[in-house]
Amino acid sequence: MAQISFPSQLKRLTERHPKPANYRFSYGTAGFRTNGSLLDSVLFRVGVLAGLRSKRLEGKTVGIMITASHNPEEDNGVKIVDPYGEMLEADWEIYATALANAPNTEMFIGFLDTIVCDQKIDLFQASKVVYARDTRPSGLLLVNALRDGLDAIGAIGRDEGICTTPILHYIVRCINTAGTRENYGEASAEGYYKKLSDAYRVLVEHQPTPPKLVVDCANGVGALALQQLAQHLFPILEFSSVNTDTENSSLLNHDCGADYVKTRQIWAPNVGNLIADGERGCALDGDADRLVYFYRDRGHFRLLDGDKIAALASIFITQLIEQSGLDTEKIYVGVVQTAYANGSSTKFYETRKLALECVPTGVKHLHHVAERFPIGIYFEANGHGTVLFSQPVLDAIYEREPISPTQAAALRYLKALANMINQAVGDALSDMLMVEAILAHMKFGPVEWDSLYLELPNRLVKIIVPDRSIFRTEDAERRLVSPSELQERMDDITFQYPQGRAFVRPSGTEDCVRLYAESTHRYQTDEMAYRLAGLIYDEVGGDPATRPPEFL
Ligand code: NG1
Ligand code: ZN
Repeated sequence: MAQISFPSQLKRLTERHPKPANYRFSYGTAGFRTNGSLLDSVLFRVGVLAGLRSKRLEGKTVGIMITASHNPEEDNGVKIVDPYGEMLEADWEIYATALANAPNTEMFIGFLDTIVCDQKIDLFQASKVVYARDTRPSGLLLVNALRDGLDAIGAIGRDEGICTTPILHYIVRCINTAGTRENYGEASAEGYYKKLSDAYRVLVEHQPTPPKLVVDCANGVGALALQQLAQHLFPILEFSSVNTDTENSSLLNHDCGADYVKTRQIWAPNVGNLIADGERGCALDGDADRLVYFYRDRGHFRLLDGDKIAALASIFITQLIEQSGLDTEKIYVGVVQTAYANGSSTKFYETRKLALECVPTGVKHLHHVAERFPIGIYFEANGHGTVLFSQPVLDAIYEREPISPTQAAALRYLKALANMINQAVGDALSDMLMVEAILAHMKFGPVEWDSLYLELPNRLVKIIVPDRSIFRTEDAERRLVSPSELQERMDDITFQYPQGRAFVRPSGTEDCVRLYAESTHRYQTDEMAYRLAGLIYDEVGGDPATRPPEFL
């Protein structure tokens, strides 16, 4: 029974949002994510928890984003954003999972009681939560459940309506840094467009206008944001946007967007015809926090993924630091990757002797390690990433007196980059402007960019298994510790292929395990992936009905 006296409306409102029986929710790599129709109670409870989080943080504003990113239209999801725009602290993820799974009102209030005691939360402290959603139709009802959650705990809500995930993160950071030294920006979508476009204008001040950029918006919220951003950028950067239908929700992420091109490595059906030989285009995902580029090379589709974006950023920023006259011992770039980074990209940094770390999948892992570098670049191969400038680096950039026009220009560009690149989270639109600015400066077309290194052919395979929780990993998910001996058997296969590398890990967002394989040749990589997937099916007894025909 509750010891704490919660607001009287808490019990009544909790009753309105019962948990579906026999369903277990889990706060995974990207918050809660599942079919949108199952999420009503989760949104209510997340609202209550976000209110508590804000109270715990002395009334700082906490964010909530309702989205299922690149997943199909019928899915939805929710995640809590901490005050500087970063992902929710890990201990609170455990609270979120416990609250979401409380079977009834009494147990839910009992768990809340425990959290309030554990965290010594003053329930009389004011609390504020800013929230937004993507274009999914289920978002509207979920927002209502969320509002009930905020009311139940007495938190003040601010509705940002439909916006991209990175804009919500940006707004959270702006609200909480207003009046402080950082003062991140004006806390509105308009403030975001202005900040990005002003910085872009500085970066391309002496550069010719590039050809129109084709942008595949995944029929998601990125289409609406790009339309606004384009008005601020006209005429220095123009777009040919495609897959911009946000009215017909069944089209969201359907045969288009960043995830489609990254996983299939082919043109999205209505994009290829817009791109002539040697021309570039890019794709956002459904909530515009992932970005990949592509181009046509003598008729063929070529992908420029998150790894290639990180490589491009690393050489440009390193060059600017050298030109600026800053102390390169103290101010340097470090790169953070996951096991999904292509082996050739890892070699690219090793040969350039750049600081490099590999961490488990999930932006929160990448972000935290990137924060330890003076300038931390992190990208997942799927296109989620950003570049973080630490406070000492920003101080040095602003304090340094240039002694030549080259130094002055380099410092100006570093300042503009730090303003333009979203410091809270990976952001497709901000990353897109970064890429465009760098290509312009380096006089690179997509071919020159692509030739920074030659990617190893790779294959990502989704494997449905009866129980993914038996898969446990170590060494930043690169090796399995359970099921026992499966790793050794996988190694026996992998070692037979030149530069062969493979790993399998349980997904944090879907009920499956993911196998990644790479080696020197395309046909060998495919063969290796099929053999490894077959081994995994044999080992854990995947349902034959879900087993792709090539693995039977
Ligand atoms: P899972 O489902 O845990 O593999 C996927 C992506 C992650 C990350 C999250 C969150 C791959 C292989 N995995 O995670 O990188 O972006 O979704 O959206 O791309
Ligand atoms: Zn996304």
